[in-house]
Amino acid sequence: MLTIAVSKGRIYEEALPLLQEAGITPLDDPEKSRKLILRTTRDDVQLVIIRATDVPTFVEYGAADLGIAGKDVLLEHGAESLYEPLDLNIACCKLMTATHKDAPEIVGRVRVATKYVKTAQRYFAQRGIQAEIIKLYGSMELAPLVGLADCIVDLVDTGNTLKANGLEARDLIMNISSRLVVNKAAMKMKHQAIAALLEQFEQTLAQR
Ligand code: PRT
Ligand code: MG
Repeated sequence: MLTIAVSKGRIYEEALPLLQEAGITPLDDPEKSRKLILRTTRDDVQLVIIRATDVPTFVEYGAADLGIAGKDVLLEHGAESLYEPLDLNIACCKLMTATHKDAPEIVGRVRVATKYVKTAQRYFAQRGIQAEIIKLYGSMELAPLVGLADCIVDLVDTGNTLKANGLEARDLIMNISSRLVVNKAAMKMKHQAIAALLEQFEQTLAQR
């Protein structure tokens, strides 16, 4: 049995066509069902439906053999413990800094609100900027509006969320897409099945 960890929402929606090309169609819709383990049209493949940030953990510990996770999540988790063989090029967006649209250029120490603490720390350190990172779990856009932070580090897709809150994207930290990750032991123990799946995904991606 191969277990694949996926999160609900945009990653699931964009991963579904890829999975289907590999003959993997879940027997339940995770948006409608409360089941956390989904059997599929392939007897040897099941999906576990978990929070996006939990995907690397499940794969690292071998609770799932494979997983699909955003590069943003993998960077925060620290991906040394996983193989990351494939960029699936789905759920694409940009990790950016953003400030109030009228904010003056920041000089000296900057206060940054984000859920991407490690990535933000690394980014500002590399640029020689002193940053105080404030960890938030959501609604980062609010932080500059209420004086909690000078800027935020968050994902931007259309830019509508920033705009609706009077914020403006500033610097691109990284282009983000979702990656296929594989448990290291499973890559050895279930090599044939995983290699076949990787090849199938690669073929589908190459045709896009
Ligand atoms: O939502 P939940 O708390 O359950 O978990 P999650 O936010 O970790 O999961 P989910 O499904 O929202 O995101 C999963 C992954 O999708 C992320 O880890 C990214 O790799 C990827 N992704 C792609 C995005 C976006 N695009 C995106 N736009 N994740 C989040 N957003 C959010 C962003 O944080 C901001 O709030 O959408 C808003 C910005 O969108 P625009 O279009 O207004 O710019
Ligand atoms: Mg979300």
